[in-house]
Amino acid sequence: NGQCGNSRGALIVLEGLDRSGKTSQSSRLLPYLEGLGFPVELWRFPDRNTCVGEMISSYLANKSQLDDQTIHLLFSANRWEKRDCGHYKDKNRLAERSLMETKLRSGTTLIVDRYSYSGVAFSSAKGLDIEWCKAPEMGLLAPDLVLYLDIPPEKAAERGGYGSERYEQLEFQKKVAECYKILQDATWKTVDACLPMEDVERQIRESVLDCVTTCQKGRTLSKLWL
Ligand code: FDM
Repeated sequence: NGQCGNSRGALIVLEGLDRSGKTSQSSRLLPYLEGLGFPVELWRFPDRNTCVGEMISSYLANKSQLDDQTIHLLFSANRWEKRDCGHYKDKNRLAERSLMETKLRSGTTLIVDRYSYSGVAFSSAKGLDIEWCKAPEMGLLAPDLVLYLDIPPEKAAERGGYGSERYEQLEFQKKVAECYKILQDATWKTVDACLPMEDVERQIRESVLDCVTTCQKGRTLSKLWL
């Protein structure tokens, strides 16, 4: 197991409504894969540590107002800035880059808590045209596996309650759930997030191991929605 030769890492995305368990499950997946000897990192979007991410964070905390199109494009820009910069042709600089494509090609598996599907589902739930929402995501790296943690919005709302962030409201989450359904494709694996945590974890582990192995064998890294 672990890394072999030039094999690449897998891009694994967790999606789902707020309180569906993505963050708990992704942080449990990390030590599991590490324990098996796979190089792995846990990422999340939005990445609030960049300049763009700070703007997003302030918007989510209701500390700033932006129109729906602008915030949509900022979320997308936040993924593009983490994809790969492509500016540094100098080989010596390659090693310094901690960006998505470089990581995957060097054999590191990335577990990503939210990705373009959140971007499209949350913005189209506000009424923006879904094709318009997908457009800026086109050409980003396509995940090898999307684990969708499926939970009825009412159940999610019961779980420890929502915090104070902008989107944590039942009526809105119901619309998001509808939009997520439209986005399902062949890379999706839907997991019943109402099952006990250990059962959800077991299903996730199985799918992930399968996916990591397929990527090691040379599954092509492709692009989203082109
Ligand atoms: N969100 C997240 C979006 O609206 N668009 C995006 O592209 C992404 C990645 O931001 F309500 C929303 C989803 C969620 C909020 O996410 C912050 P976290 O997982 O709670 O940090």
